[in-house]
Amino acid sequence: MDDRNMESSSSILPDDSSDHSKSIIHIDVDCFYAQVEMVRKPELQSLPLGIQQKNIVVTSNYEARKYGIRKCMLVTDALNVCPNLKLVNGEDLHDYRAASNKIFTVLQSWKCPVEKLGMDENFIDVTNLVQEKLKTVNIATITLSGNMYSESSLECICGCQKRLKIASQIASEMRNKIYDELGFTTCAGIAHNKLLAKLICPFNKPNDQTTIYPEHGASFMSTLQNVRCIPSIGSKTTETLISHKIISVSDLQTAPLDVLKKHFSGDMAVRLKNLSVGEDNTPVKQTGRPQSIGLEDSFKTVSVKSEVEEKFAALLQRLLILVREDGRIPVSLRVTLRKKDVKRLSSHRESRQCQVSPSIFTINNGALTVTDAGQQKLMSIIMRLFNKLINLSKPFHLTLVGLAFTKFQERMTGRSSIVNYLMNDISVQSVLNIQNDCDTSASSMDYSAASPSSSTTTDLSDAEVEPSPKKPKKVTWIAKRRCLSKEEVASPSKLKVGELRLNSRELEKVSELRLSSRDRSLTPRASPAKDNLSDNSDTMKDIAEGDNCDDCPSYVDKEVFNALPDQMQQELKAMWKNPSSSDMVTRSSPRTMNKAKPNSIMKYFVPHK
Ligand code: TTP
Ligand code: MG
Repeated sequence: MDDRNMESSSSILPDDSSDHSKSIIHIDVDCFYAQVEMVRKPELQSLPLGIQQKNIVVTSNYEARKYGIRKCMLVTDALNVCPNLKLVNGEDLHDYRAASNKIFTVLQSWKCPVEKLGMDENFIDVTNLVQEKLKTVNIATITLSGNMYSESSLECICGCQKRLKIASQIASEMRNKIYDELGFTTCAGIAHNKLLAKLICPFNKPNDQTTIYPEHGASFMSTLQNVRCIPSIGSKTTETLISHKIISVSDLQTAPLDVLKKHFSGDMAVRLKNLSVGEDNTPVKQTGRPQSIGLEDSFKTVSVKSEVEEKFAALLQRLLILVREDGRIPVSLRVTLRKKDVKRLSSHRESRQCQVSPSIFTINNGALTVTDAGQQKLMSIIMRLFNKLINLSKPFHLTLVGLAFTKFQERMTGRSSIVNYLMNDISVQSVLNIQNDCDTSASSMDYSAASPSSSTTTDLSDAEVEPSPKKPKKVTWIAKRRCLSKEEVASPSKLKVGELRLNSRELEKVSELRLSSRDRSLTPRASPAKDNLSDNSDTMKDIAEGDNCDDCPSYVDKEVFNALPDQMQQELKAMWKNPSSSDMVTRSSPRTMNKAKPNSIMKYFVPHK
């Protein structure tokens, strides 16, 4: 064992090399899938319950565990030990994912970094919160919440024990909140690092928590019978260690560093030694949104194309639900197959991916949707990728198909981003749809004339996806409902898009009017817009009445500008004043305006050419 750490167990001074300053909580949901089912159907609570995927019981409730049901038991074995076992199919992970996200959201309310690990585990770094609380509590009265791994007779001089006691109270609050709001019982581990917090977490399960002080780290680690119990030691490292007769964590503690350095890099050898005595300085990394959203289905063998297509269609349906919940617009799709080589009795995975047009996706009232036609498009993309992966002139045998959206369009979420004002509930694809709606519902306006090419749908969605739902800033757009029928006006998104385009279009007419009044010899455009010129006196008057837009460039629709919230008006004025302050301006300065992407937001302030 590392001498330094042996000493620390009898010393009140923290070891030089071990930093006790952090306070980390690890929370693991009890029998997660089973609890999701029991929360949904409380009548299951009193029964022994197993969650079945294929022929395996992946987990069970604690009632079933009394009978000897273990995770990943074969269904047949489970029914042998517990004939009354109630089995629920757990192959559709949708509700488990949703529950997992809800738990994550609850934990984020403490405003500390939260790192999600799998579906039912989270690390929370409460170091700063503990420091804050230390300023306000009476240190003499700080008590531990839950269990202590081992009592300490000596107080560590760095104060870690007090900090961890406060962390234990925070852990208890977190667990209570998860239970009160979502109905899930959980376990928690509290320690000065992630390694010990995770490993001590199940020490008093279910529905309880355990704190371990740094001084007990090494002795606790020495109780682990297998080096594989250490989370960051994978199968290859385990194999190498075992081949050198290092099997238990205690073996690793006593293995000389020089010996380890012969088989691992210097850094790795030191890390293994540190881990073996409970030292770990990996930070809690705030979990962001997943880089890809995917689903896979495995089966015995499928060798017929139509069956593959059915499997993909079913996967796509489920995947679209996940993507809808995520809210981002996918722009890349990956197809994965696991091919079985019958002769070699082996299998391997192959994937292909390609871009998908964001115009397949629509955001209506904030929700991402895909029309039937869009789903057909996705299916044809999927089958095209499949055809590239499989030579259909030869027999094939698949044991898995997978689908994943792998890239997404980023949202513009800057606090004062202009997009946030404009894009509440805005529809990405429906810029075109709305024009079509307007075409049929309003005879007085010709939206097709102002309609951008279909590629502009992509341009709009590139930069201007719906805003963060946390900031429901609504712009009350000028309600000239010439274009919109009553039903359409009832839809805020349509109103906004419609009105934006209306103003843009009106400006076009205004400029036409100006042009024609200046030079009547010019041939007027032979377009339906001509029919609308009678409306333009109003439009011109509205524009002349603008009052906040004295500094605006001449191409700006003052009416639109004046309808914007103050903050956005200021933002735009600042941009116009100092073009280099925003890259948006590079797309929108008058000189480049006509070259700007057709759906650039600035477009709404200038006439179409
Ligand atoms: P675990 O946290 O390992 O198990 P658990 O939450 O069911 O039980 P415990 O009270 O011991 O924490 O895994 C979380 C979920 O992951 C579990 O409910 C089911 C699923 N799971 C699998 O799908 N496959 C597996 O091999 C394991 C172990 C779990
Ligand atoms: Mg669990």
